Amino acid sequence: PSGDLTHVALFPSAGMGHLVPFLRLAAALLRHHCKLTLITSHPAVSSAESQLISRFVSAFPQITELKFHIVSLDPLVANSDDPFFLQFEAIRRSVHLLTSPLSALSPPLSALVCDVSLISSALVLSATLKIPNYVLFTSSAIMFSLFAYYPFVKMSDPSGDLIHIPAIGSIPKTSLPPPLLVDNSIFNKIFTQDGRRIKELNGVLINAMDAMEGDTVAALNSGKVLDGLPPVVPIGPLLPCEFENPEGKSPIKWLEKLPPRSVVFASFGSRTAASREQIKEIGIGLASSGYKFLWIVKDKVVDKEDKEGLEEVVGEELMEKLEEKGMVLKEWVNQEEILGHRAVGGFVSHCGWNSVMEAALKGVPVLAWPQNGDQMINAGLVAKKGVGMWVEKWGWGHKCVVKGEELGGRIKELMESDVLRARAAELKEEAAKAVAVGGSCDRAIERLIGRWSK
Ligand code: BUP
Repeated sequence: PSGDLTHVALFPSAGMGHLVPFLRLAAALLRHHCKLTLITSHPAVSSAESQLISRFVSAFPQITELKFHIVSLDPLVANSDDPFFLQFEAIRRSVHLLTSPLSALSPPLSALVCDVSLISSALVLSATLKIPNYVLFTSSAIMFSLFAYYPFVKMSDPSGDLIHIPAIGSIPKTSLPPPLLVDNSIFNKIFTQDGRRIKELNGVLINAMDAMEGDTVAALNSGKVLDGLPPVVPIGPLLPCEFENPEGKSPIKWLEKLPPRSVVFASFGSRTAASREQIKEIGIGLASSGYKFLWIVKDKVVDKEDKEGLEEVVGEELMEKLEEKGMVLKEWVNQEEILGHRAVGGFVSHCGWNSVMEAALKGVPVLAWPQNGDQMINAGLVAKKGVGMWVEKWGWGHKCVVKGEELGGRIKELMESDVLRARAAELKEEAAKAVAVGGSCDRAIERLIGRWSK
């Protein structure tokens, strides 16, 4: 088999939105018989991360887990109070500790695939180890084009509210990730400093597929966006795997009893906690939508700090009303399994990139409600591709409160739109072709392994 002689180290950074695609890539490489080392950083920020890694390692005992103890960081030094960004920075600053354990691996490594937040330190590491360095970019291809082009944008340019990216198009400045606009923030540093070093990479892997972003990937590879970019390899949609199934309460039994497309699923990712005021409005919105719902409440940024029960967070009275019409949970669920359930007809999503690709894979139309980060850029793509709607006037979810009544009305619109449903079904078909045996995903992974094994 193709990958027998190839040994790849995968090096994710913090947060489920980064870890999940790395583990899905790992599973794909294992299907092609690659030998893998997974670098895991300790202590992890969230329990969700530690639990997922331990399920992954038990499911694939043939992989080597290289546990790496990072040096902790003073929030003042990092100019951030976001625990995930702090972890990004702490991992970046600890990378040198990996030189010796990685060089001791046998067989020796053929390549390193790291998170985008680790570019500058990982380039030093891969140069010492004399191996190619790839990045798995954990957002969309359009977001990558912004990442590549941003160091060359003059933000003070008074010419307008748009950033023009050659061969790609324009991105409104209001859609830029908010942490990017904070001077000296970790996020800003990664964009402005590491962004300039993309050209030194050997390749960039993106969870992208032709039907969604073929034009963007082609533009990036044509040299028209920026001269000298490394090859951008679309490997998506990355397939969710069995090991992702968490223990505990599963909503699937409840969904089983419900008719096709009768339930709206609302979840806002693992990074942004909603305010108590917004949580109430979401509850009111779901209850007034006229549809059954499955809602995952996110009350704390870091799950380890999430100690209060739903009654406390949502309010007893509202909770009673909600339980008559839907299911409300506060724990980690298997999102892709839910999206793939026939009872689910719509997805109110923050548009984290993994969620967008999962909705595409399962053919579920999206009501985009970006909360932070790259999510407005992803929401713009969802709307442009006709697989969802984005109410731009809602702004950033972490800043403005949307009233329940307004939300309920939009959910109704989402669930009743034949146009969105038909377009989402088309995209699902395209995604199915890409992930079929011998489809574009398989071929992309084969080619990568071929390159690495030389
Ligand atoms: Br919440 C939640 N179960 O309960 P995104 C998320 N997920 O399986 P994010 C679950 O985590 P960033 C849950 O399916 C997706 O694969 C979900 O990644 C899964 O958003 C992943 O969608 C979340 O990219 O991360 O978490 O906000 O902003 O870093 O992309």
